[in-house]
Amino acid sequence: MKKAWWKESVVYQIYPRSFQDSNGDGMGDLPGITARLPYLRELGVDVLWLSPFYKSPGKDNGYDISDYRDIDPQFGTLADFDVMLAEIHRLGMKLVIDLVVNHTSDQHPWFQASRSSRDNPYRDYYIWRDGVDGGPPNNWGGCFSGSCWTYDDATGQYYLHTFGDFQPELNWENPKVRQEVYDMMRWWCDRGVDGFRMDVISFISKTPGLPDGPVHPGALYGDFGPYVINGPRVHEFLQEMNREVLSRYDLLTVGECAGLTVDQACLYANEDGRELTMAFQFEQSDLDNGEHGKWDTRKIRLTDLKAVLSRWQYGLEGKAWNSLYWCNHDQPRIVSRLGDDSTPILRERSAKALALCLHMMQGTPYIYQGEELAMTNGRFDSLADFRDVESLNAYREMTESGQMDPERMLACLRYKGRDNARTPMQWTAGPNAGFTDGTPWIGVNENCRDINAAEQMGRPDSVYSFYKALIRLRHEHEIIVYGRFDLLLPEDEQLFAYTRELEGERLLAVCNLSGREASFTLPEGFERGELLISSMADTALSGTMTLRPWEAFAVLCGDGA
Ligand code: TEU
Repeated sequence: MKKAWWKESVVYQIYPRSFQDSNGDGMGDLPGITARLPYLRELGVDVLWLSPFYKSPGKDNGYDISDYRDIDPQFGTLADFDVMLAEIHRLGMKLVIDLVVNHTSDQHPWFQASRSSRDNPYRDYYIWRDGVDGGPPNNWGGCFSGSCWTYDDATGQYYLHTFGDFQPELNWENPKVRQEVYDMMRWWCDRGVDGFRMDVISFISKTPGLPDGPVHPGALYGDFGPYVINGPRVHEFLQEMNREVLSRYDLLTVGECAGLTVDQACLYANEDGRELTMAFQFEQSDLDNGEHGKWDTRKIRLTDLKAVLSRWQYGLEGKAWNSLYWCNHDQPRIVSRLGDDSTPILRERSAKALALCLHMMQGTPYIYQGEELAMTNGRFDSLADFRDVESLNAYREMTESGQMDPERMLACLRYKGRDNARTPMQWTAGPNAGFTDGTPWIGVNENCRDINAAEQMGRPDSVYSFYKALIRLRHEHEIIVYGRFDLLLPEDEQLFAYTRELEGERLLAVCNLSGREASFTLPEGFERGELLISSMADTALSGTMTLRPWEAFAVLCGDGA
């Protein structure tokens, strides 16, 4: 397998709006990030990925961009950006920025021009169609509820949007659109960025004719998936982007690929470097979906999780590169989802077990801000506490259509809503967790009194210290980066155990992902191995072990051991 810096890196995702406010407006900003860089250096991460900070009306917290080449005043200025980037580089880290080019904001000048008349030169930058029988051009429903089509009075046609009606879809069939995007990307590369996280890049190519999608039982609209996800020209477009931009720099590029399969990943993230360096899959995050998609409260079965993650480990071995994640700004907090946040001890232990389980696999690990502190889901007493457009729209659609009663839907939002990830970073036990002197744009979790960076940084057995140790181990042991993965005990509902192997060295990771004791027999050779890390202070290796609730450890054994 080819070596590369982005394979050996650990990435830390920052959601700028919720990381650190520097000017008291209740919203995080770039100078706030710059001020917190020493914290990230201390943690040891190599790469920072920043969610959008571009000029935006902010209806989807920046994933609705109105100017790709400027900073939103809420986050600062281009000069603040340059200072931040220089400081990131000075501290030996790299910066990956979010590339949101499946759609723009409806306030983007291109869309303003496009909607102004049918013969405007920008008309074809977006996807316009005539209605059919007094309704939209097809039956597709959007990710943020409602139809994928919005009628525009000015020109009497509908425009396509797979997300909010304020996020019109760019028309990638138009070569001018593609050149605009590549130009803009080169502009950021020349400014010094080290890579791109590409928002819903698997959606950019639509099947010509835009046929109606299947209507699943209970759904109000047709599914656009078969005609939008991994569409007919997506790989052609990415190879063109690679020739025009990516191959000219040394970048980490990660495609956010809803609807990704292992086979598709081998195209998007192939070792041959023709497209991207890696991709995010959604299979693991969709495991607790139910009859209403993500709006459910069921738990993920461990055997299902192992089946999915190991399929990705085996499927990409030697062919493409995995990204490893539990959390991001769209997912609930992992300790509340897969771990146990009911008491401080269980919360810390389960967070460590989950961290170890992910970080010993093959792929580039992503840590989402606050995950390294075992931050939990937020507390949302009523609908008024939520901010996310996806949650608010879904609540309206699901309750008004009678698909779910309001209490049940609120329970789903509390468990799965994206706002869980977006409550402010918990720096201290003080007012607003040290995030802002003003009024935060979304409620700070009151558990910041117990869960905060200040308390954990100096404590050797904290979750923060544990993440720091995992990152250091990855930097010290090539086997953690490149070793071949093998799953043990696929049918076990408590233990997630696997081995890694590289040039005669073997590594074993065993994680009790349950609140009950579990018995485990060490494979040949590992009793005399070196215990690299454990979620408990006193793990002792022996032939047959009884693992305590959430006990997890990794052992290394060398050639012939
Ligand atoms: O997300 C795309 C996506 O497919 C999902 O994760 C999604 O947002 C869905 O709501 C999950 O329930 C990306 C961004 O990460 C997300 O924040 C944006 O809202 C979205 O694209 C639109 O740009």
